[in-house]
Amino acid sequence: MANVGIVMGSDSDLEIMAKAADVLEEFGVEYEMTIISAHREPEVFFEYAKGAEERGFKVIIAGAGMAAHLPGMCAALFPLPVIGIPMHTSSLGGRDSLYSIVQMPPGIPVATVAINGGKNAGLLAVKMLAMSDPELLEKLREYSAKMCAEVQAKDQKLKELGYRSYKK
Ligand code: RP5
Repeated sequence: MANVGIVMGSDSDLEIMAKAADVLEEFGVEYEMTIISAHREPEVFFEYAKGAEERGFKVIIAGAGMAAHLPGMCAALFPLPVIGIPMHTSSLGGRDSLYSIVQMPPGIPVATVAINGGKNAGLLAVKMLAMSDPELLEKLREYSAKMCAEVQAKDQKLKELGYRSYKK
């Protein structure tokens, strides 16, 4: 059974939502990925959000762009945490999506990540699940240690080569 529901407003959002899915796969977390437009098919959306708890989701990652109401409406109907990903947009650079998702009224929180922040959304979902899963918590510790080692290796290389010869 999937622990995480990943939902997006359009296939335009897929590239960013895939980054969240990649993280969940790396940590061995089951997810279900869905395209639903809250505006273009409101009844389908309502069924999805109302049934999400019954399907076993512990957290929903919802991404949308422009007047991005999908994450907020998920949070209105689903009792567990919702993580919102604002999509970059060509007209307003994603500020439209960001403000739509982050400026929720008191009582209905959405944990909003950065514009196009698919990877952090995935990690945040893993951290939420790790609160009651010691194995997942251990994997998170290993993930952090690996990141730390990678930065230290870069610093070592910089020291050895100097900034003029350093290539990423
Ligand atoms: C939103 O409108 C979607 O989340 C997408 O980011 C944006 C544009 O959708 P399309 O017109 O590309 O389907 O609903």
